[in-house]
Amino acid sequence: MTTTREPGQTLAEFDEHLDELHLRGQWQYDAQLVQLTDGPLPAGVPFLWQRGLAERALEEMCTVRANDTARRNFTFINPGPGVDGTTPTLAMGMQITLPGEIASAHRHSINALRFVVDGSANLYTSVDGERLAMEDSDLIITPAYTWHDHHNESDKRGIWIDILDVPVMGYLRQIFFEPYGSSTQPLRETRADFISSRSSSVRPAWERRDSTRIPFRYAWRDVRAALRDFAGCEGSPFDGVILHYAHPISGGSTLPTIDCFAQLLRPGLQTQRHRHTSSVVYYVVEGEGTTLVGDHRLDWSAGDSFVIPNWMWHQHINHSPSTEAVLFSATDAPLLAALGMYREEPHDSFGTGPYPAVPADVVRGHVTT
Ligand code: GTQ
Ligand code: FE2
Repeated sequence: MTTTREPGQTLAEFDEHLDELHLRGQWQYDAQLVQLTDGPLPAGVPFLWQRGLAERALEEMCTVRANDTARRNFTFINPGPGVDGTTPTLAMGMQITLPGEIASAHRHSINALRFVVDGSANLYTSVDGERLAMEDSDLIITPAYTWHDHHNESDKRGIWIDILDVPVMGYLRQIFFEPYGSSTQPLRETRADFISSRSSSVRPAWERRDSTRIPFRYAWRDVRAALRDFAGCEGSPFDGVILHYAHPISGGSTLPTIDCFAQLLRPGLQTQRHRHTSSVVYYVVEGEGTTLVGDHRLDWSAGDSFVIPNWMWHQHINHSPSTEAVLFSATDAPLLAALGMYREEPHDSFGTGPYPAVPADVVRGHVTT
């Protein structure tokens, strides 16, 4: 029997022997496991891509002739070893479309979203037959299997951030991809047919609820107004006034694998340090500040993009005495939560604060918090 360990054989020789049989003993990685008593090692490093660098790369990319299906897009690649994306789960990048250009219709099992950097009413993405305008800082979701094509019918360049779960789908070998066959998908004609009409609080009662393939635009006008409404709140000790882009039908995560947030850091705010098993990618919408991640210091201002790897302690600082800072972010937390893996230290901060009390209850002293 060739698998029997021979007398006098060293452990290294035995390991080699097992290797020849395409086997590996647990003792070979036990030492690695023992190093992980403080939780997972972060994948990749904290990193920031400055606005100027991204703008130059976008400019240079315009000389590349994109083919029929390809987009003029680059991905922010984490400089840390072994990360094939911005984080092990998320690919964040930027895309540019020239006036008159169309990025052809296709669909895929990958979930994706667009956060608009330089938009216009005449820049739009068609999603499952609905035309969604891409104005500055709007968020457009293209959930798995929705048909989507991007159109620039404006007279200036259209630029947006793409965030996709492609590294997860690739790792799990779950990528399906289907070109539509021509550049532009047909559009729906009547309001009654719009899937986005099902996202209203008044909906057709005769239909089953289906929340998997909804085309949706979160207009920045509304998001910024909401940030203004909540600006006086304490918010989260770790994130300030942070608003969730709730799924328009289910109220749950923005996409099955990705949650999006808009957060306002009031002037002078320094958040408390925390860490979580999710990794986060950020785009700076307004203002400037600093995010401390482990021993790294990321100094950011509007137009910069940065990444916080999983399980690294971090805090945000808005040094300005007078100017608000606003960050857009996306995390893989829903993916981890679905598997029971999401963890936060020193304590949970999402969905845990008290709900506003009813004034009459306060007057009557009925309020217990
Ligand atoms: O715009 O549909 O960066 O399908 C990668 C894959 C963008 C897109 C990417 C895509 C798209
Ligand atoms: Fe796509």
